[in-house]
Amino acid sequence: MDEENTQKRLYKSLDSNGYKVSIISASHIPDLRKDIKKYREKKLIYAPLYEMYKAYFEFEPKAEFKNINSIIILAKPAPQFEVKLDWKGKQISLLVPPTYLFGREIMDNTKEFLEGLLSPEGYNVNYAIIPQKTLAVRSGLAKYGRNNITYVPGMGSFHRLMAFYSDFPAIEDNWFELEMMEMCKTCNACVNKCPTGAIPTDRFLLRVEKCLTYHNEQPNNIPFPDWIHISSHNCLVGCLYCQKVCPANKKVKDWIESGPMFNEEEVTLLLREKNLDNLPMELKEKLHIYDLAKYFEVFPRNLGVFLRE
Ligand code: B12
Ligand code: SF4
Ligand code: SF4
Repeated sequence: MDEENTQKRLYKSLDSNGYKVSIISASHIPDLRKDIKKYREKKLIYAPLYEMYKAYFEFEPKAEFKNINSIIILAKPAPQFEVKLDWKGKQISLLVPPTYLFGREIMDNTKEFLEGLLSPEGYNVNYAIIPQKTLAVRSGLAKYGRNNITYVPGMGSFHRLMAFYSDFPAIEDNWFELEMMEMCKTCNACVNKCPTGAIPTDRFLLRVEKCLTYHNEQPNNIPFPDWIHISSHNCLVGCLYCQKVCPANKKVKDWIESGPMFNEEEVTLLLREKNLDNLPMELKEKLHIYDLAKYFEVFPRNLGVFLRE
């Protein structure tokens, strides 16, 4: 009964603070692992991607407390950010898609928020490194879009997913089939809009090796493959085509927050400088304030495609 009341309070507080939440029993952890393993064995997960994200795919539940009883999965609305650049007498505007910026801050605040609600009742929470989309859909929080991105009612795909282990018990057994949105059954807009043909029609899983995001998140010393046409690039990092065209994002697709503005001198430095510590203090601070410092390394290659003569 106490647990039921705690859960009710938790759901209510999270809801009034803009979150959507679902709690699944830790007994489903092996099922979650199986979801990924199955596709790995069928060789449907791009092998270099698997190596890169092994920690997520072969996750080992770890927490500072004794018993992991549940996984709390949350979604919080997340906007796009606009970055402005002065270049050769023109102002160039580039978008950064939802979830790239301020992720750590949002996660830390969320953990603190959950602790504020659960610690007085004697429960703990810890970050979970886990495949979040599968978890969100299995928990009933989200559904997949054909574009392989998750959709949460009221938020579309413009949300940040976050997962936490807890010793708080799962009261209901939230475990659903992997489901695609109803809307996708009569829609193909993302397939047609994807500039690189990454969203397949002969299978569900994304062709990661074709996704622009996979390539523009690679370290700067890895050039773009020749087959990616220069006109395909549309963001400073990531790609927005399959989300912007999606009818399920109608209400959120124009949600853009202001990001930093860089003058020509700063842009020149961002294109040339390889060491963040060599940047002037003011520019370095600007990158930190907007949480862009972590993408500093991909700037020369990614910016280069937009700033060609
Ligand atoms: C690796 C990774 C990538 C890789 C690979 C993406 C991919 N599709 O696998 C790359 C670098 C390409 C990438 C790109 C992006 N990513 Co990413 N990525 C991740 C990461 C680290 C793991 C994702 C993962 O588990 N992939 C493995 C595959 C196998 O999982 P899956 O796609 O869920 O596959 C399941 C389904 O296909 C299902 N399935 C199989 N058959 C069928 C059939 C049907 C009918 C159905 C319904 C389901 C189904 O089974 C599979 C296994 O469970 C997560 C972070 C995390 N902790 O989870 C972020 C994450 C998924 N990415 C995120 C984001 C925002 C993006 C981008 C939108 C970034 C951008 N461009 O703006 C793009 C989207 C590209 C796309 N169209 O999918 C967000 C997700 C937000 C959301 N709403 O979905 C996450 C959660 C990070 C975060 N916390 O913000 N990403
Ligand atoms: S664009 Fe259409 S098919 Fe693609 S995810 Fe959105 S609704 Fe589904
Ligand atoms: S993120 Fe871009 S490249 Fe990747 S699937 Fe979506 S539209 Fe295609």
